[in-house]
Amino acid sequence: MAHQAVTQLTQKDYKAALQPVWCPGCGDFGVVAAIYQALAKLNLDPDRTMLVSGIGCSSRLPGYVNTYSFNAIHGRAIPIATGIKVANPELTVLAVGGDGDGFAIGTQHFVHAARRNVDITYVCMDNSIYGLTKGHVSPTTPTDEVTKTSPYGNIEAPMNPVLMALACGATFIARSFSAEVKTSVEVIAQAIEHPGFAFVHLISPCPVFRGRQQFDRVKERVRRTPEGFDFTKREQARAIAFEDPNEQITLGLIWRDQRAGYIARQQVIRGKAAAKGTPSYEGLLHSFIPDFGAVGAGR
Ligand SMILES: Cc1ncc(C[n+]2csc(CCOP(=O)(O)OP(=O)(O)O)c2C)c(N)n1
Repeated sequence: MAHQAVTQLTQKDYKAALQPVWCPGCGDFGVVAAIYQALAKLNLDPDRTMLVSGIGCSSRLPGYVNTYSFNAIHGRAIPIATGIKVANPELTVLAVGGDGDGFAIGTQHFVHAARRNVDITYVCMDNSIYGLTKGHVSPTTPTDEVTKTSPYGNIEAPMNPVLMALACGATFIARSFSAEVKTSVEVIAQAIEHPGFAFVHLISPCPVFRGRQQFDRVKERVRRTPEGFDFTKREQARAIAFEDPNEQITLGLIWRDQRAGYIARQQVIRGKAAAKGTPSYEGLLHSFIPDFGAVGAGR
């Protein structure tokens, strides 16, 4: 359960002193603005909120947010966020980063976090390029796209993050576009409140390495989930996951499932173990480190 701040905070309260160094026109400005607003909407206690990232331009984001944060290593935002959440379930934990971080080096972590239904929110800022390393082709770069490392066009087919999330068992899947801040605020807030693995595919164009046309192409094709769309119906979610991004890109909540989250399941398992007299993890730690309780109490 998310902890709220004692007083009512506004988006300004979540702004860190550090100023973003992103390039002018970077979509990530729209993402961080949405994160400030989503945290304010839920009035989350900054002392009980944690943002974790890997490496990339987008992975700089936690430094711009006035919560606890950890800028980790490339591709490892999700496992570190998982460890933080499991060690201290009281925290609201978000993992953020780019498509290179999440869907190249970090793919396996995405797969297993979704399958385990770990109670974290993962926001992937997808610009379909490696921005920080100055324009390498990424797993979501469209086929035939010219980049610094695909001068004659990308030979590969792009990955489909929403379809992959669905296949891996994510229990919350939403999509937004960095220019649609209102939609981003809405889905990020819903994702944070979701008990389980919540994935937000946030298309965030890179004007420097993908050009203005990337932004325009997305802008022309986005639409909200249509009237009557039911995000609890697998076939409807699947239809959106399979849509051709060259024709249409649907934004909003795409899929939500009520399967119990990892933390709730862990409590059930712990209850079963305790009923059988198995020592608890904390009890075991205490037997090795007698003052463990004192350290824990200081948190
Ligand atoms: C283990 C490791 N491999 C490679 C790199 C180099 N590297 C840094 S960021 C990055 C990719 C960045 O792309 P993305 O995650 O999409 O973020 P963006 O910069 O586009 O926001 C790579 C390959 C690294 N830092 N560590």
